[in-house]
Amino acid sequence: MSNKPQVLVVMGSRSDLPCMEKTIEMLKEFKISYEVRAISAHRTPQAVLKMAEQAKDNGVKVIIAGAGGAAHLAGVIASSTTLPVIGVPIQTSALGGMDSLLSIVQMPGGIPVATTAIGNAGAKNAGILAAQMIALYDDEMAQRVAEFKQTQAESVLRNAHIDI
Ligand code: RP5
Repeated sequence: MSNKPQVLVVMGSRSDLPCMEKTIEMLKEFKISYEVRAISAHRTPQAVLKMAEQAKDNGVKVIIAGAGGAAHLAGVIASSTTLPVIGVPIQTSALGGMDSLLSIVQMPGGIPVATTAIGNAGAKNAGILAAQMIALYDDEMAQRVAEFKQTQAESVLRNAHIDI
């Protein structure tokens, strides 16, 4: 999307894209500019650190990092930026995403990563959470987030009756 991304979406591998597309869908819904990169904490560590160090100066407000397995991407990014970092644990075939979850959530004190649920729900929520962070200083975004929640609630209530 735009050349001045508000949100940087990073994933450990292109194989994470089907899940991380749920994040991108939400960023589009909230009209948030974003940039997407597949870059690995293990395979390309220097490139990850450089990207993390430069993000704030490039105008990025929130970084979302999805990774699976030994998922160190979000933590490594958080080590090298003061921007808020949201980690998305990718569901894995070997361990169902528990490996990703624990790798992302169990950060040492001093380097926080806001960790979402495993898989698609977590990827979706990462996009919404980024919108809520931006809404702290952007009234139009706050309005969009409020409308999103209202629409969601109305949809649930419209379908609340279960005829069984
Ligand atoms: C992680 O390893 C990636 O985030 C991905 O979830 C997993 C597997 O990567 P590939 O072998 O499919 O590239 O770093």
